[in-house]
Amino acid sequence: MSLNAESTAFRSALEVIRAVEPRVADAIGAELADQRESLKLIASENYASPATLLAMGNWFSDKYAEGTVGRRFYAGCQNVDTVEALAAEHARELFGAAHAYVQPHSGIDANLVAFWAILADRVESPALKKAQVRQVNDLTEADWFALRRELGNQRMLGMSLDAGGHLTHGFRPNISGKMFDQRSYGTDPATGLIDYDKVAEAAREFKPLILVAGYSAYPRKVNFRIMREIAESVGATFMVDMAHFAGLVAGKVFTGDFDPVPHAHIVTTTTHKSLRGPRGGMVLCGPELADQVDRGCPMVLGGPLPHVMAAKAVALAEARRPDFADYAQRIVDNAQALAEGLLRRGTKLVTGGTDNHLVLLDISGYGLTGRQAEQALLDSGIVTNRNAVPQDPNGAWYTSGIRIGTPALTTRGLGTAEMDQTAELIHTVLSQTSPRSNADGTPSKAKYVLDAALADKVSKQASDLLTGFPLYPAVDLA
Ligand code: DSN
Repeated sequence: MSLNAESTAFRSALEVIRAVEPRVADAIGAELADQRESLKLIASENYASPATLLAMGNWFSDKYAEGTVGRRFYAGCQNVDTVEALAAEHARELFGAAHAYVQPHSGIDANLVAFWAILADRVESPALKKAQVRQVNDLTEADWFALRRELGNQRMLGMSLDAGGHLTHGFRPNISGKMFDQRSYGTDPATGLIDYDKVAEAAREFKPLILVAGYSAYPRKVNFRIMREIAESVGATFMVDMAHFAGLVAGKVFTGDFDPVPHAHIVTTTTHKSLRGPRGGMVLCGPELADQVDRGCPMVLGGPLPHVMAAKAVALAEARRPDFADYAQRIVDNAQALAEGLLRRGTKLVTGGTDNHLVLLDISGYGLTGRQAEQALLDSGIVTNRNAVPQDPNGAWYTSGIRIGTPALTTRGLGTAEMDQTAELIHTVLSQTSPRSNADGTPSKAKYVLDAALADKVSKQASDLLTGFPLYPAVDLA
C-alpha cells in the first residue's frame, strides 16, 4: 500500500468530518500529534494499523445484528455475517480454539459472557433449563425467584487486585464482585510470584465454581497446566482472562504450559492491547460452552458492533502473519531490557524483573507515591500509570507502584537500546522528584516538586528518542 492511499484516506475522512463539526476533526488531528510525541508506556495500550482503524469508520456501524452468524433477530445481515465469520475463523486459527465469539465490546463484556456461560452450564437449575429451551414465557414467579437464588452467590477464586489481578475477577467496584462470593489468591511476599501450592490450598478450602487466572499487573508467566489441575481437583471451571498477553499467545511467545487456550475451559481477551487490534473483546472456548457463549447478545451484551467486528477480522488476519511472531518476541525483549536498565540504576521491581510485556516498579525507594511519580513522569513526556504493588501501604488510589509496558513502543520500532535510554529517563525523573507537603505542613500523597527545566529537558530527550521511530509513518495529515 502506498503512502498516498493512507494519507488520502485519513485526510479525506477529516475533511468530511470538518464540514460538520470542525472541533471533532481538530481533536482527532490533535490526538495523532499527541500520540506521536509521547513516550507511551501504558502496558494496556497499543497502536492499531491504519487498515484496522479504517475498517471501523463506515456504514457497518449502521447495522443491527443481534444473534449470531446465520441466525439473526434482524433481516439483511448477510455482510455482517461475512465479517463476523471471518473474525471468528481468524481467531480460531490463530489461537487453536474450537470456538470463538467475537461480539463482546470490551474485556468486561467478554468476562460477563463467560460468567453467564459458566453459570448456565454448571448450575443445576430446573428454572434455567426451562429458560434454555426457550420456554421463558412459561416461567412462573416462583421459577424466577428460584433462578435468582440458584445463580446468585456462586463462588469465584481469582488473583487479588494488589497482586495484579483484574477488577472484573470478582472485585466490589465491578458487578462480578456483587454477583459472586469471591475469594482471592495473592503472591508470595518474598518473591512476588504466584505460589501454586497456596492457590491449591485456597481452592480446596473455598471450592469455587470458577477458578480465574489472568492479570493486568503481574509481570510473569502463569503456568496454566498447573492451574487447570487445581481447578480439576476441586471441580471448578477454569477460566483465563488473557486480555493483557493475548498478543504473546498469538505470537507464540507463550506456548506449552503458558498458552492458556489448550488448558482453560474458557478464555477471554480484549483485542486492543498486545494483540494490537480495535478496542473490543472476544471469548474462546470448546464445544461444551459454545452454545451458551453464543447467547452473549442479547443475554448480557447490547447489539454487536459490526464495524468493530470488521476491524477485528483485519487485525486478527494481521496477527496470523509471520511478522507478528517477531513483534511479540520483541515486546518481551524490550520489556526485559527496560527491566534490566531500571535494575542497574537501582529501581526496585516487583518480582525482580519480567517475562512478559510489563514491568511493575515499586517506587517507594524513591520516597514517592505512585500518584506523584505518574504525574512527574507525565510532566516529562513519559506516559505511564500508577498501580498498586502487593500489600501496598498506599492503597489502590495513591499506590506505591508504576506500571509500564512495551507493546506500543515496540509497534513504533523502538528496540532494546532505546529501552535502556528510556530506563535512564524514568530513573532521572523519579530520582529528581520529591514529595511536597500540604500548606499546613502535613504530608501529601499527591503533591511533588520537580524542577520545570529538568522536566522540559527529559521531555525533549524523550521526543528525540522517538524521532527515528515515527508513528503511522505513512499518514501525513498536513
Ligand atoms: N484498563 C486495562 C488496563 O489498563 O490494564 C484493564 O482493563
